[in-house]
Amino acid sequence: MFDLVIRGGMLSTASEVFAADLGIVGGRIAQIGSGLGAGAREIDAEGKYVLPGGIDSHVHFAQPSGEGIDMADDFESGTRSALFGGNTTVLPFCLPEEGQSLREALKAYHAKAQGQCYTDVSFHLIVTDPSEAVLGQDLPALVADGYTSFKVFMTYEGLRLNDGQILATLDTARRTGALVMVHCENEDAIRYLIGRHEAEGDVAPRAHASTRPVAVEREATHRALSLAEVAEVPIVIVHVSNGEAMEEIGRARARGQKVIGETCPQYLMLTARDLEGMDWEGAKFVCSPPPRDEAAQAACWRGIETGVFDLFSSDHCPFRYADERGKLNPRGRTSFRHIPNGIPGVETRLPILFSEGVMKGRIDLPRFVALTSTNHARTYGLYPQKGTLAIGADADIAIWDPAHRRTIAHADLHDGSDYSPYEGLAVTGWPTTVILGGRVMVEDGALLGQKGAGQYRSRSIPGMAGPTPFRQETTG
Ligand code: DUC
Ligand code: ZN
Ligand code: ZN
Repeated sequence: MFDLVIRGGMLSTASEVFAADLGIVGGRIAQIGSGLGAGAREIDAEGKYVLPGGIDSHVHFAQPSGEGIDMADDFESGTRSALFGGNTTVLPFCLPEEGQSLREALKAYHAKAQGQCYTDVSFHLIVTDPSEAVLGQDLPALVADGYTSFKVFMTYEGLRLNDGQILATLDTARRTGALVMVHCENEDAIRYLIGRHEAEGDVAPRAHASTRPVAVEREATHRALSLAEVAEVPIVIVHVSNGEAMEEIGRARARGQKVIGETCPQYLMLTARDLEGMDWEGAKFVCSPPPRDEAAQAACWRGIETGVFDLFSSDHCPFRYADERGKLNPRGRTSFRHIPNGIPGVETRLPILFSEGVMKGRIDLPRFVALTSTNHARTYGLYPQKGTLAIGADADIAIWDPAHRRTIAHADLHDGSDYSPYEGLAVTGWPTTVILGGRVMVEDGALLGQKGAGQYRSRSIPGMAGPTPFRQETTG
């Protein structure tokens, strides 16, 4: 007797699509096959797709965002929104506040997440202070405790690391097996351009895009990849926005480097023209790197189709628009430079890729599953417990209705922001039922699950940071 049987659906993993029933016992997948025995509960999935729950490995919740600014989502609203968008696991970043150690920051994040989550969560560590003690002691101990990925920034005063600091952090990754994610934009070049634009009185939101052009991202991408080559480690290039940065990834791979590429919905669906809205409306689309042009969108689609990108993440980083503590804060009204960086998207990530990618024939269902779930689990040390439909894996499942049509409207979403950058976009296909560890959390669009059902998950050493070509050469 199963606790739950999902009957008659079309299942997909990252490698194949097949008709089967799926039986769940004790929160895990117990059997996959035809004509399974009875379950205490049964779900009829005839005409539906049964997919591994989405894993969004790039989100920001409850992150300190500077004087006078509040992030729009805490762990409750952020994971609720993620859940309704077909996700069962999210990986937010842990950002230490000024003077706080990573261990103290993690304690604060765990306290914020404890009992609040609708999905499982795990944390990436943002490294802002790569001192000898942090690199030699704190980070190795944290990796051993299951915090196995770091993010470093090449931009933002107070966050950016110089090349020596990045190399030192990469070296800690080499020694511990952790994986480093890099935000690639050249801070000095951005500062130069900001100075030029402000001197000319060009302070509206659209200047955010002009002061962070492709060259700024391409150069930093090339440098990050070169530093990873020197340190002999794999690397994740996050939120890639254009074809020139993609070419850098291609060249590094051709040299034999292990590079994981990530892109996000904003680089497929938005352009810099969205930042031109009247009366500061463009602030709704301020994120970094900025959305670019149609050619860059087409390049990113090609990267989705051909494998330049392994990961499709939301980079959900939400601020309210009509709010003095959000996009329209008083300083932000004086210059684009003070508009908080980031846009919401954790709930719309999967429906956008399903509709624009799968339904429009750009990618098949296994590629969708790989880009949105399996590769995230593999990259960040959650596989095979998560990210696939296999016996013994967590029963984290999204049941998709491919016939469901809707027009994206923020009023129907569940995050703490007050707008969606994709308002008015018509999509086909939606995750109507979402199951976390065998528990039905969302059914036919209604919330059944309890806050607190989502748990913290510690992670193993990321698979891709294991035996890479580099390691094989250097060790043996
Ligand atoms: N980088 C991110 O990864 N998210 C939001 C803002 C940023 O610069
Ligand atoms: Zn970033
Ligand atoms: Zn981000």
